[in-house]
Amino acid sequence: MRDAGRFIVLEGGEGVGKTTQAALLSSWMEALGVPHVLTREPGGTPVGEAIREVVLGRTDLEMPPESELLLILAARAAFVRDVVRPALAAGKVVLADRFALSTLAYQGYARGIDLQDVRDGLRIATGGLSPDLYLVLDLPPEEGTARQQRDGMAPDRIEQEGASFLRRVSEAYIALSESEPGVTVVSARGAPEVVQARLREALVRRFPETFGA
Ligand code: Z5A
Repeated sequence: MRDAGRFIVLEGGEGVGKTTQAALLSSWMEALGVPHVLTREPGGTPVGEAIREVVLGRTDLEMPPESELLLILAARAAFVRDVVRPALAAGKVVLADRFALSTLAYQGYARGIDLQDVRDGLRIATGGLSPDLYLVLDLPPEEGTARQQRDGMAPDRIEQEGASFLRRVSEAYIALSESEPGVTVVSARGAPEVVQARLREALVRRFPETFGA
């Protein structure tokens, strides 16, 4: 077994392929013998999954942006305390589908909550913990929406916001990839295996001692 203890997060707008790529990365880590935990946000804990049901599942609710932010931060606090910190302390890789960059993109840039307020809330929820690496999957929002529509799934409460909201989210990720530390942008274009090869290359380059040959 390799010593891991890394916090790696997949990020990006709707339908860019985070869930698909996270599963493929998890299989790769399994084959490499890298101990890891695959998880997602909001969710990953009983508290987080219950909050996810309200934030995403309750399409009938009209929710002030600040309520949405505080619910997501409440889920994050449990996620950091009960999932991320114990796994890192045990020397595992935490591979998460979304984290704080999503909060800055969706609740900050796209919902319009003051970015400093979002950062203050994030600090309370995370206790200052940041990922070692954000891998942002980059795809024009209309291509992500087309991928999701092929799934035929009903949109959740946030997806119901429509095209201009998704455009703001997409632009937010571009801005955040320039302003935030520890962000690598990876093209999400092409077949899943092609995107996966790009992600693995980025991980080997950044953490050769964990993922290198
Ligand atoms: N949210 C927030 O507002 N603030 C926060 O702080 C956090 C989250 C943490 C989580 O939704 C929601 O919570 C999200 C932001 C908000 N907004 N919404 N809604 P989620 O967990 O249900 O879903 P998501 O993270 O938004 O995932 P997604 O966008 O639905 O999809 P994805 O994970 O990026 O992609 P996928 O499921 O892997 O693939 C989508 C489809 O494309 C599927 O049919 C695949 O088979 C297909 N696919 C995947 N890769 C490819 C390639 N390479 N080519 C073609 N087709 C592909």
